[in-house]
This record gives sequence, C-alpha cells and structure tokens, in this order.
Amino acid sequence: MDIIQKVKSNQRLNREEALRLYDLDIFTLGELADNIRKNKYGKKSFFNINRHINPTNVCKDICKFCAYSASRKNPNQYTMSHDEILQIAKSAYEKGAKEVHIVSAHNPEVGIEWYMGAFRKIKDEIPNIHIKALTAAEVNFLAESEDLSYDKVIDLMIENGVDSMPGGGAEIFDEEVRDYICKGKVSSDNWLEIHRKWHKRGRMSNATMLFGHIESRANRIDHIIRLRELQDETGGFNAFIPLVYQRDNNFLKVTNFPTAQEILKTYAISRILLDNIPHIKAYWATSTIGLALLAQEFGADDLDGTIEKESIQSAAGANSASGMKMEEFVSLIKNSGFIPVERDSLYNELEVY
Ligand code: V47
Repeated sequence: MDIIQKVKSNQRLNREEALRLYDLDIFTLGELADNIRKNKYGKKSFFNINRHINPTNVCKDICKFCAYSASRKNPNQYTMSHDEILQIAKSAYEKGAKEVHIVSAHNPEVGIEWYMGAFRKIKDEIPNIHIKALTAAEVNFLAESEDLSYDKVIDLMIENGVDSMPGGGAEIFDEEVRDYICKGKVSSDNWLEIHRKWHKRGRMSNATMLFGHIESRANRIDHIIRLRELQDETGGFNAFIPLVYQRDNNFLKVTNFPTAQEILKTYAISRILLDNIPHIKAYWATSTIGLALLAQEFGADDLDGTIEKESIQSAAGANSASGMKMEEFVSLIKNSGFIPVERDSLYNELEVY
C-alpha cells in the first residue's frame, strides 16, 4: 500500500516511509495532516494566557545555537531573586495568566534550593497558577551538580509545586548532531528517561524539536519516532512543538535555512506521525505568527500563548520579546478562519471565542 493510502487508513508509517512523506507535494501533505487535525478538533485552535519567565542566563553549558546564555562572557549576566520572580508571576496572574512557564539556564552559582525555592514561593502565594517548569536539561543539570538521582529531583519538583514540565532541551536526538550542537548537555536517552520518570508519576509534559539548522530530514524523523515510542509507553506528552531555529547572535554556522514550505511540511509530518500525541503546537515565537496561522491548515491545533515576555528565542532574533496581546491573538486566529479556544495548561477548555 502506498504511504498516502496508509495515512488515510490510519496505519502507522515506519522510518523509511515517514521520510518519504517529505517527497509529497505540500498540498497533498497538508491535506493529509489537516484531515487528522479536523477529525480531532474541527476548526478549534488552542492557546493559553501564559507568562514565560527566564530567571537566569548564567549557564555552565555552551550550546552553539543558544544566544540567551551568558556562558561566553556575556556582560549582561543576570540571576533574579525569588522576590523578583514572584513579582513577575503575581503581576502576570493579576493580568489573567493561568500559567507561568519557567525555564532557566544551568547556573552553577546557585544551588538547587534557588530553583526549587522560586517554585515554592510562587505556589504559596498564588496556589491557582499552573507552574510549568524545568526542562529535562535542567533536571539533568541539577541531578549532576547536586549528585542526586533523577527520581530525587522529581520528588523535589513535586514537593515544591511544579505541575508540568516544558518540552525544552530535546533539540535533536541524533547523537552525532547533538554532540556537535550541544555537547555536554543532557543525552537524548536521559532526556527521554527523565520524561518517562515524570510521566510515571502521573504528570504531563511537552516535547520539542529544534530544527532548521544542520540536521537532516532523517534526523527529524528519527527524533519524532523516538518520541512516538516513549508516548506508546507512557502517554504523558500533551504536545509536540517543532521549534524553528533562530539564527542571530549564536555560534552555529548555518547557511541553509529551511523554506516556509519545509517548515509547514515538518508540522504536517509531525501531525501524521504522532498519532498518539494529542496536540501539535506551532510556537509562533519561532515560526513567526504568519506561518503559525498557516500551520493551522497543516496539522497544528495550538499556537502556545500570549507569552508576555520571552528571552530565549528573542535573543536569537525572534520577534517575541514582548509577547502578544490577548485581543490581538484572538482576532488573528478568528480572521484566519479558526475558532480561538483558551485552554488551561492541561488542555481543558476555558473559553471559546
Ligand atoms: O530547548 C534555544 C530553544 C528551547 C534557540 O513546552 C532555540 O510548551 C530556536 O522549550 N532558535 C526552550 N530555538 C523553549 C522551549 C519551549 C518553548 C515554547 C513552549 C514550550 C512548551 C517549550 O528553546 C530550548 C532550545 O531548543 N532554543 N536557542 C534558537 N536559536
């Protein structure tokens, strides 16, 4: 049976077949993904009102793609106090945020208490806010630097009020590419192991893939299939987020940037292959809002959120430093022909606009 028929009859594709999806023309591929999306959610497009907080940029690791970390003698190093972090969370909550998405660098100058204390403080003061925090790369960093097991770090996360884990730090699982772009960071197997352990505690998380740099299409397929395999085992991923590589202010020399067509194909292929992950998120901060809106017709059903402030991708050139106003977000989704649905962090529907 050919791959189109297989997708239409909901049969899984293996790696070799999955790679051949890229050879389909964009419209055929888009239609296949759009049908899957429509069957799941009709014209609904999800978003949340959230606030990204990046409490420190001091990092012991040097990832070539990263423009955020201060590990290369950046004169603008910063580490926020717990009070500063709390004030940001409070002000976001007062403005309607339901979630704080907290991702830091791997700061060797502060201990695990600094990381966990910030979560505890937010949870004590704002018990209703959802804390999505600590990528698997941070969990690995804390485990290594404090000589703790992953289970122990996860115990502390739960004790201190972390509700779910973001999908960062996955980058590209292929070991050779990973070694080149982010040597020393959590290994692919350990990234997956940390999420496995988190899911086994009954908790949810997301998964990302950083693409559009030096990786091949086969590397992307391999990444997506490794996630599909873990999801078969645990069912703990809510969303898959293909992050488009931003090129400014970093040390990864890339000359061949993906076209819009390649980006849309990658969203569509993600939707087709990940039959077990409910949501495909077009994170507008890296795809641009224009392409994120188009991605709604190529399998994506979630556009992340209003963000409010964002420091990681914007340091590398993305237009996301100040987030987006809720009214603007809603009207863009509506004008693109979709139904904006505000969701909470676990995808319960809060309001249909
Ligand atoms: O893991 C770093 C990426 C990630 C660049 O879980 C870059 O809902 C593009 O994971 N170009 C952190 N990306 C952000 C992240 C995330 C974002 C939105 C939603 C969720 C979620 C998670 O940022 C890192 C890394 O892959 N990143 N540098 C860059 N130059």
